[in-house]
Amino acid sequence: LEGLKEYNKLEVNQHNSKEKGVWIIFRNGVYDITKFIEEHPGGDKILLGAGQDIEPFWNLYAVHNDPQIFKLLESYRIGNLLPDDVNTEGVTQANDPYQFDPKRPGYFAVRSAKPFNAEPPLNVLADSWLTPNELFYIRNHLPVPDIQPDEYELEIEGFGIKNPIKLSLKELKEKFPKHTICVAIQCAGNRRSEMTKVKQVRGLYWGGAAISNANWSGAKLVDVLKYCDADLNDPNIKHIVFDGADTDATGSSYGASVPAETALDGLNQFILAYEMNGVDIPRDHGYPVRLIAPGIVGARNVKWLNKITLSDEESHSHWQRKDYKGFSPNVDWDNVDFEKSPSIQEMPIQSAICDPVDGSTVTPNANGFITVKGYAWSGGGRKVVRVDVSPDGGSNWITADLEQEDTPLNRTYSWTLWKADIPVASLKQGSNFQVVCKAIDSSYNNQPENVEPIWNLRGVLTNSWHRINLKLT
Ligand code: MTE
Ligand code: MO
Repeated sequence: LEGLKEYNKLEVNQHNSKEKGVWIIFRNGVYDITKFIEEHPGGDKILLGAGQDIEPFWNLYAVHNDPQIFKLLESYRIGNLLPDDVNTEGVTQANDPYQFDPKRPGYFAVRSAKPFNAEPPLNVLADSWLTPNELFYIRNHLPVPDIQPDEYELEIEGFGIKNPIKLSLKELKEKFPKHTICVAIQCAGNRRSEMTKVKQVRGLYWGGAAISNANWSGAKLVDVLKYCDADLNDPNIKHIVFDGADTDATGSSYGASVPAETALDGLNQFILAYEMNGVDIPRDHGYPVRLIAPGIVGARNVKWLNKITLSDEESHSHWQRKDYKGFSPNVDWDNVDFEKSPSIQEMPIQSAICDPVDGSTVTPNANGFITVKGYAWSGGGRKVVRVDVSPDGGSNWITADLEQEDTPLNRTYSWTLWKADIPVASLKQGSNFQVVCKAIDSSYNNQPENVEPIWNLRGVLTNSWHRINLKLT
């Protein structure tokens, strides 16, 4: 890197638009990233840093703290920054936007520290039908907002609402019946690590525990809208847009939307939840209020909810329009057109083995069986009707015992835990074998056999048969 051209800060500052070219500074390097802008997974957000030192932005979008990204950046290097202009202060405690994040227990598998993303150990996930709050997976895109309960306000506006309204936490709790519903939330990226094995994807590494199940209590969305005198027959109401209080460097918030006909169908029981398993929702999960969108992908269950808009279009957030969409395996970052795919809403049938975990050595019981446990779930309220478990890579199948809620076939939002004793007596000591699970939902949807045909560039919607390789003692 010695001998590269030297630039001063002012020269870099002038290259701050697509027209003039986009240059950035990172530590002592100067980079021309004009060509990279279209490919940036975070979209136009990259222009925030145009002409500037990007370190402060990377502190906020800390996913960039990744050797692969440093390598990619180096390929755009055009020179060095004049030594006098190099910022040597780095990140201090005081300018770290994540400094007010809550403390988390050490047993999580942390997939990203800032923003915080973590899953519980897979082998304990199926131990309790309700996931304890302390074990529930965490998926944050931004710093966790610090909201005081008496300062909390929920704003509601849009088509069909004559007078926009603001509700306090106290009003939400006192003016509406408290409704409790058991809902499993799953991240679209759950099990992404299996897709990554086929071919690299862009997205956080997730094992199979980016899903959890809890009782949520709060006010029903439809009750709250009725209280606002909303005219829900207004034909302009096509999407319900939800915004969180977590914001990025520009002040724009995490947001998502759900089609109005889904969100406003009272039977779907969308709630503005303020309790999780009977206590205040913990900060990481949306304190004091989050949307619970039963049967809908995690990304739309907006945490730290502070605004609801009845709209004629989808949320404009990056995560609604440029992310969380499925594509065919032949679509790559050069030809992807995010407008061509609908945003993920309901999720497909899913199941996974939690215990034992992949790669372990197991000892059969006196009768020559081993016990296998896991979860299963489907989106859109579809109930799991059967889970099949194979002791031999998918040749023979055993029907698992199910632990699930007594809810209708098309209105089941909680998950199913399952258990099966599989015979291994015919196997020789020390031999390797593959255990597989697959679930069927109330529409008789099946999981695909292999992950290759469902591979996609963002690594979402991994729901192929879950396979684990075990060894007999
Ligand atoms: N809501 C806000 N405001 N900010 C976020 O980053 N992440 C979403 C969703 N709601 C997110 C959010 C995603 S992608 C998922 S998977 C779920 O929250 C995770 O919820 P949990 O952290 O309670 O498990
Ligand atoms: Mo997610």
